[in-house]
Amino acid sequence: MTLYQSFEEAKNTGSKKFIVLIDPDKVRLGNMDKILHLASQAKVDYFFIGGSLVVNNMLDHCLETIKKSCDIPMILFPGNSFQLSYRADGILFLSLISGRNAELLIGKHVITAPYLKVSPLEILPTGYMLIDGGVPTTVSYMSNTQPIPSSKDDVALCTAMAGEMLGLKLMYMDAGSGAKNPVSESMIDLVSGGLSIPLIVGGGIRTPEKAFANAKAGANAIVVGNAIEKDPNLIIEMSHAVHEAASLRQST
Ligand code: 1GP
Repeated sequence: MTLYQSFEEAKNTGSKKFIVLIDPDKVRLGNMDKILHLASQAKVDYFFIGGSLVVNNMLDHCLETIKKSCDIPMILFPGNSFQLSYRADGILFLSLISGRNAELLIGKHVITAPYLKVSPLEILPTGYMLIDGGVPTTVSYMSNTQPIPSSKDDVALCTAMAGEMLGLKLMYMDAGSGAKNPVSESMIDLVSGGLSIPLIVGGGIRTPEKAFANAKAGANAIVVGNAIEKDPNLIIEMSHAVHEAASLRQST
């Protein structure tokens, strides 16, 4: 099964995916072993690897370390076009559709296309929607774009629908790493109902309860980074909460 088929399966069957975001520049070496051990134990579905300021040698080192320790697929979540490596399994080919910066809608893609064309990476064309999380985020600053206001569920829905109509295969609603306010359940509910492609949600999710609520509201995959960097033990409860939302949904 390809990575995309497994996301599609989640959308079609109501199963849920739990994704741990690893920022190669931020993760403390001592924590890495613990995160990898707990992630296998907790049946984490994928790792997203990336950050806004990652430098290349740390990226390769991080990917090698993960590969040596477990079989969890590694998907690049690149903050810029330098964050590419053949050592991963796939890449979110991101178009920042909440913004109006042409470079991040199509410009960088033109530059990276020849590299990706010959790479072994599975390419996942993804509409990336930055949602206001209550604090200025690195992504917003670096991308020179404004996030969608957190109360504008309808703007988020129309943006996501347009992205799907343009042919994007995954949608990622992100309040940004370390967001004060994660994406609301009402926005997740509306957007997931209007899409026939899988929906990933992340940014500022700190508790298993919020992870569960987001999955129940319609997110097919939940991403957690910061909270796990601070307390790797959260992986077990978070993963359980996300996967639990699936059985609940199927039985109702
Ligand atoms: C950020 O969605 C991810 O792009 C994860 O956010 O680090 O706040 O969990 P956190």
